[in-house]
Parts: sequence; structure tokens; C-alpha cells
Amino acid sequence: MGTANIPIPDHLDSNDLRRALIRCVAELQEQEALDLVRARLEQNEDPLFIVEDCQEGLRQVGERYERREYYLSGLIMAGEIFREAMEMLSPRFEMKYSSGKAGPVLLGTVAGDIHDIGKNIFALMLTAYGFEVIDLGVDVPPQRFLDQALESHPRVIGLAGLLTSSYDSMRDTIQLIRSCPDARISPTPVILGGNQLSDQVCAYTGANGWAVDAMTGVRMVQRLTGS
Ligand code: B12
Repeated sequence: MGTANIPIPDHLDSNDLRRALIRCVAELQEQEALDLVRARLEQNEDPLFIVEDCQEGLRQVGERYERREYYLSGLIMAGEIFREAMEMLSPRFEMKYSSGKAGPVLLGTVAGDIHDIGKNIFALMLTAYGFEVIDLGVDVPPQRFLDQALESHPRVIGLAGLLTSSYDSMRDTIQLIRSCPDARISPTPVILGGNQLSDQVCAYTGANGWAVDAMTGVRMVQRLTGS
């Protein structure tokens, strides 16, 4: 989708640009948000900060949806803005951080859940930090995770999910992995990702760890794999 390339005034400093991007995403102003992303990239800003601000904007969209100020169309629009922003940011991630190959890390959004924006960012960041990623996509049943684990022997399994109902899918998936008779698969560390998580959810599901942002997730994978 094209943008109008609205000029960004010179007097805006980096804090102004950050606040403006968060506000534009939260208010679903697609063109303005994408122009701000482009302006910040032109200033050679770390793409990670730009992702964080888009994420904060999306969080505010979620709050407005809960308050019934936005409808489902608002969530869809926000997701589309984020996807377009990520299209601009992805090449910078690859240029900035890429190195060798470690892993693999098996990743997917759990059964019943189709949210994948955050999972895709996490996958991108893992790749940028040199991990091979096997991404099973969205709405992935527990058996599919196990079958793929048996085939590719991942170093870590990452389960993404944003719905409260996903906690049961996460738990079911982990139970299936843990009960696998193949001793190379059953102890594989499983980590969770998604912005609604907590220590309680982690304990409920039996996961080895959890993260609400991609960078924490990457550090966790590095620690678990000794990379
Ligand atoms: C965009 C969006 C959508 C889009 C998703 C588009 C897509 N392709 O993903 C669409 C429109 C499809 C959608 C649908 C629905 N949604 Co929705 N959606 C959102 C919204 C606004 C943003 C989510 C998002 O992308 N955030 C930005 C990303 C970058 O953040 P993130 O996912 O947390 O990812 C980061 C980290 O968690 C981490 N990470 C991500 N994955 C992983 C994995 C691992 C292993 C690790 C370590 C780290 C990691 O890295 C990422 C980058 O830092 C949220 C609001 C919110 N507060 O989250 C609601 C929200 C999640 N949706 C919600 C709801 C209710 C729904 C629907 C049920 C609405 C409906 N009536 O149909 C459906 C459910 C569909 C389904 N079966 O899944 C609720 C969930 C409430 C709940 N507690 O269950 C929320 C919280 C909105 C709200 N406040 O009410 N949604």
C-alpha cells in the first residue's frame, strides 16, 4: 500500500517522534504512522525502538477495543499498519544483527489463536541473531508441534498466544511434548510469548519461561542454548 510521504517537520526531536508514532498507531492513522516510521529509519534509529513504539500503539488500540471505542475493524486496521511498518523495518534488522546459524527454534501460535504479528517479530529477531527458525504459523494443534519436534529436534520450542483461552492450548502442547517417549524430545525447553502472560500462566502451563517482548525472548533462547 502506498503512502503520501507527508513531510515530517524538522523541529521534532526523537522523543516527539516516538510520541507521535505511538499516537498515530493508537489512532489508526495509517499514512502518518508509516511516514513517521520512514522518517525515523532515515535518521538511522535502532529498528527495535520503532517496533517497541508500534507495539505500545497496538496495546493502546487493544485498550480502546476493550472500552468499545474501537470495533474488530480497528484491531484489523492496527494489525495492517503494523504489518506494513514491519515490511519497512525487516531489512534493517537483517542488516543490523545477522550472523551465523544456531538452533533450530520451533515456533508457532497455539491452537485456537491466530495472532501472529508478535510471533513474526520474534521469528525475525531470532533470525537476525543467527538462529534457524521453523515457524509452523498460527492455530497450531499440539500434535503438529510434536510431529515437527520429532522431525527437526529443536533446541527450544516457542509458543505464542494472546488469548486467555490460549493458556489451555499452551498447557496441552507442553504436556504432549513432556510425555513424548523419545528422551531427546521430552526435555526440550518450551518458552511462551505474548503480552498477556505472567508467572502464574507460566506455572499453569509448565513452560520453562515467558517473555512479553521479542528481545527478552531472544536472550532467553541464547541462555537456554548456550549461544
Ligand atoms: C491486532 C490484534 C488482532 C488482529 C491480529 C492480526 C494478526 N495477524 O496477528 C485480529 C484482528 C485478527 C485479532 C483478532 C481477535 N482478537 Co485481537 N488483538 C489485536 C491487538 C490489538 C494487538 C496484538 C498485537 O499484535 N500486538 C503487538 C505485538 C507485537 O505484541 P505481542 O503479540 O505481545 O508480541 C511481542 C511479544 O509478546 C513477543 N513475542 C510474541 N510471540 C512470541 C513468542 C515467543 C515464544 C516469545 C518468547 C516471545 C514472543 O515479541 C513480540 C514483539 O516484542 C491486541 C491488543 C493487545 N493488547 O495485545 C488484541 C487482543 C489480543 N485481541 C483480543 C480479542 C478478544 C480478539 C478476538 C477474539 C476478537 C473477536 N471478537 O473476534 C479475535 C481472536 C481471533 C483468534 N482466534 O485468534 C483481545 C484478547 C483478550 C483476551 N484476554 O483473550 C486483545 C487483548 C484486545 C483486547 N484488549 O480486548 N486481533
